[in-house]
Amino acid sequence: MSIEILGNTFSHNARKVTWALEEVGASYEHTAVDLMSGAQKKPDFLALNPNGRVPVLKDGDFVLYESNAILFYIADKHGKLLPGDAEGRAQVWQWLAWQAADLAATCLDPWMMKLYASMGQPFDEAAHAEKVAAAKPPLTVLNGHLEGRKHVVGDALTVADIAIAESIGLCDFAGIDLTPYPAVRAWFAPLSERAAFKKTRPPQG
Ligand SMILES: N[C@@H](CCC(=O)N[C@@H](CS)C(=O)NCC(=O)O)C(=O)O
Repeated sequence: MSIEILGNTFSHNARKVTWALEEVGASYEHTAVDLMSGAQKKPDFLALNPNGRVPVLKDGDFVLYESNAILFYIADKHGKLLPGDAEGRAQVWQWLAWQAADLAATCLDPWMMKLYASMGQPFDEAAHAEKVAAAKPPLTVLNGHLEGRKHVVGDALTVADIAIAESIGLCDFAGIDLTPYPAVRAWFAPLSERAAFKKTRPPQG
C-alpha cells in the first residue's frame, strides 16, 4: 500500500514531505485538503490530526502529523536523506528542531501578512517591519553555519536541508531581503533547481 499525504501545494510544511518523497523515489498519493474552506477543521480530518493542520501522512494504518516528524519517518523508512552515523543523524534532529522552534515563524509571519494584504486585508507596515526584523537572528545563525558548506549536515542532501529550505523559500514573498546572507542564498539556489523541488510547487499562472 502506498503512502498518502494529506496536504496542499500552497503549504510549505506539506511541501516539505512531498519534496522528500520525490527525492527518495517513493510512490505516494497526494490528497489536497482545501484549507481555505476549513476542511482541516472538519471531524474526519481532526480524527487524523487534532491540531487541524496539514500535512498528515497515512501509511497503511499508521498516521503521523508534524512535518518534521514525517520527514524523519520518510527518510528512515527509505534509508535515504539521513547520514549513516549517529552523530550525523543527531545533527539532522538538531536542525529540524531549530527550524521548527527558531526559524519557521520568523519567515511565516511576515509571509502571512503579505498574503492577507494580497487578498485585500489591511497591511500594517510597522508590524510587518517588526516581523521582518525578528528573522535576523536565525538567518544570521544559518548564514554562519552554511559558510563553506553545500549542505546543512554532512556532504549530501538530508531532510534538514529540505525543512529549512521550505522556510527560506518564503522569504522573497514575505519581504525578507536575503542579500545580507550570501551563504544562505548560495546554499538555497541549487536546492531550488532540483526536479523534486520544482515538481512539488503549486502550478504557475
Ligand atoms: N507544526 C506543524 C505546522 C503545520 C501548519 O501550520 N500547517 C498549516 C499550513 S503550512 C495549516 O495547515 N494551516 C491551516 C490552519 O492552521 O488552519 C507542522 O510542521 O506540520
